[in-house]
Amino acid sequence: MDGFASQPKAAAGRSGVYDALIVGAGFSGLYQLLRLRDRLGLAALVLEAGDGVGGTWYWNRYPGARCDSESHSYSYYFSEELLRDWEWSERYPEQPEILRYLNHVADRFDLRRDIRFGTRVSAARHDEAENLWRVTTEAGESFAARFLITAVGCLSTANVPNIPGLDEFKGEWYHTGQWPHGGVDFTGKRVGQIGTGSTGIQAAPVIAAQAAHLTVFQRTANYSVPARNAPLSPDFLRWSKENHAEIRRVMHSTTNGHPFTISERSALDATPEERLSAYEAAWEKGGLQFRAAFRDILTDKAANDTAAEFIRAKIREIVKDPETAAKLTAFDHPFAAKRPPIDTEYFETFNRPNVSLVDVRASPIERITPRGIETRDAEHELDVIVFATGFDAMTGPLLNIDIRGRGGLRLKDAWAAGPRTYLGLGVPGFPNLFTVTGPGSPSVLCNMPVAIEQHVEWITGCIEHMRKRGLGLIEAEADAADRWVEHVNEAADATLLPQASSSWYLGANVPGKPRVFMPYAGGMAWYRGICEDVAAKGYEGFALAD
Ligand code: NA7
Repeated sequence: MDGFASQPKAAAGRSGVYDALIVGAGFSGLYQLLRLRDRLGLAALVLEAGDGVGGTWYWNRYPGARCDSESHSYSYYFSEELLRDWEWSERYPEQPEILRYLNHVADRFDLRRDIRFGTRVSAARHDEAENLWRVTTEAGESFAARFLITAVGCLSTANVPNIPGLDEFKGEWYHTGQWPHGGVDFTGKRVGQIGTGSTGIQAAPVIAAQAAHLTVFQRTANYSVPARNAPLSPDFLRWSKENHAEIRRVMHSTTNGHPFTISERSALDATPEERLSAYEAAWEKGGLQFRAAFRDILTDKAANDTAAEFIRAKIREIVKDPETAAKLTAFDHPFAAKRPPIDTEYFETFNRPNVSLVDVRASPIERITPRGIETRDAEHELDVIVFATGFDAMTGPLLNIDIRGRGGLRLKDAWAAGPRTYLGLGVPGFPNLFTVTGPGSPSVLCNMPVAIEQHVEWITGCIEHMRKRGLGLIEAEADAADRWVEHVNEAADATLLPQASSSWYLGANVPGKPRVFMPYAGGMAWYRGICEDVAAKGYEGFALAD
């Protein structure tokens, strides 16, 4: 077994040299550990900053935190027993339930014994002489392994905007992605929420129901479709268990890895009546499926306009105050060009007497004062500020670690002009590094567990291939990465996605971040085929060595 630590696991642990170190114990890290340890028998260790499993779902405990993928699809599909055992309670899983699920997975497969909690990785350096990754933690511990696998998530680096005066604010403030474990009591409080992305749209109705007053600071008006969340019926649960193979087949055959197919019809071929009736049906059904009402909503601006106009009319119908409705519908981008939220009574919330909306594009936030938030036109007195301001997405979690490859090349420098990967899985100059759901892969454009299972299984297959052939080194080739980056751009340009100029898909939400469309928009099913083809051709585009 050349190139691999052949000693038993415990010995590998004692000497500090593992076959693989996995960073992160969320959906990706847990499954990666299971595959490498139990399928390949490798010595693998997960290093996790949090004190428990869950990743995104460990940190994002804000009010209303819920997944926008439907429960029966937001699950691992690798184990029939697991699918049979676990019972979701609602159409969309709430954060505590997802966390319970991931804890159940960790226990069921006895994963905890190979996870080091409370261990934040600060640096990783490839030691060329030894062909090992040397990893150091914030606490100063060191580990070494042949492979380094980042399972750090795409949305795990909180973006707290640099607004002057925050230090002087006399009240409390929180970022939704770093929410206190004990929760926050808003009773009797005047709350200001900055941000109206998926998070803000989930949080606002729940905060408004408790707080004395909620002021929502909106920079970009956002589309949202009702989620129509509800408890799952015993019939549905039975159906989803009996039909898991078919559900998986659908998820694997679609662009976004969701358990529904996209209509084959163009919005522009339908008569106005047919279109209206299709949108009404989709609105009633609710959820991300709305995007699938017609095949060209994401590719043809005229088709997209019909969806945008329908949603605008719905918001005007719901929101009683015409001025507030006008602010909420002043969209500057096509529908779903930014990640489309789904909601539970978001627009209805603005009919409450204790909720107000401030358009910070018309009247920008100038500073935070000891008493609240000051915009160009007014000071809003607040007891609590909630930053629902998103994440330094996709590259942030990787660049937060000082990763150095060949010749000390820093990932930060290699990606100065934007992320450059091959398949979102490998980076030239960084041998034996695999990035689960890395930039350049479908990841956030896909139902995440589907993307994660595909990456983990591909990486496992690749390591198994190397082991069988006695190979100890794999590295993405520079031209393969260049061609892939070009293809990622072409795939994005074939859609309306790059037209949302403030989108985090483009890195535009973080000042100074290079504007590059990061996820692969060519579709999950297509992407899976490409990865399989690369593997079948002996890992074409990767250089392999002893
Ligand atoms: P998002 O989607 O990045 O949303 C962040 C929101 O915060 C968005 O409305 C931003 O406005 C707003 N924002 C960010 N910075 C500021 C400042 N400085 N001033 C005012 N408003 C600001 O993050 P989420 O957490 O909602 O969702 C992330 C993903 O998690 C989501 O897409 C799902 O995939 C799950 P902007 O639109 O940039 O003008």
